[in-house]
Amino acid sequence: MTITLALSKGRIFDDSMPLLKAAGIEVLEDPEQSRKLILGTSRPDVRVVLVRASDVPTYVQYGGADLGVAGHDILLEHGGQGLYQPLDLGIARCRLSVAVRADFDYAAAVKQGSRIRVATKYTQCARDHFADKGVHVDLIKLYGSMELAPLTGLADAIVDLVSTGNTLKANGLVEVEQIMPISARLIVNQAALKLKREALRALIDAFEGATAARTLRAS
Ligand code: PRT
Ligand code: MG
Repeated sequence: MTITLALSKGRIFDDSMPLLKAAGIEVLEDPEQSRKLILGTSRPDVRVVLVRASDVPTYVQYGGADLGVAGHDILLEHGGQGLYQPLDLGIARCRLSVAVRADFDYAAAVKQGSRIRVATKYTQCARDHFADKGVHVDLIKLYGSMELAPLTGLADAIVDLVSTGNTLKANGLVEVEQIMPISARLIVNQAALKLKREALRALIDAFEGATAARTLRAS
């Protein structure tokens, strides 16, 4: 019985490697060197598939992968249907924030009850956030380079992920509100959890142990 783990290239892949190692699994190829989308591991029964970060929940939901690692931001936008989410892995940390041009008075706009134009890839999270605050917004869906929207007059504000804050700074934007902290979660296909119960349980437990050990070391 093969177990398929869906990961995205970049920070999710990189941050997942120590957890996999702690679970006794080594990925045999470097995704930055190889063009392969299916990577073997030191465990003959475990393979890794590489997909876009936003496609990880879809692969796991429909059984294209048994489990995967996805940012909480991606899961909130996806909706999480059909996914078992046993574990916050605490990796790929960042926050979802509101940012504006340094010369835009966000507090005043909110206070006056103005309609604010907000560009974002995270329309679901943004809609919920501004509805909770009672702020009227027009949402503009973008797929990337959100920082450009306030600079070109496309929008007054953006909702985007921030980690160091360097990208905002480099583009003359300031973070005016933190919506929520974000980290990556382990997600599991619910049918697979029944059919491959023992193997998946063992993996989930190993990830849990590795996550707990890392938290201890950090404290
Ligand atoms: O990049 P691609 O379009 O292929 O897909 P993706 O952006 O969905 O994937 P990826 O690999 O960039 O991000 C995967 C996951 O990592 C996200 O879903 C988040 O949960 C998490 N993560 C953690 C981040 C960041 N930190 C992060 N800083 N995702 C994106 N960023 C971007 C942010 O959007 C902004 O453009 O980095 C920029 C800001 O970084 P700082 O350090 O300058 O603040
Ligand atoms: Mg990215």
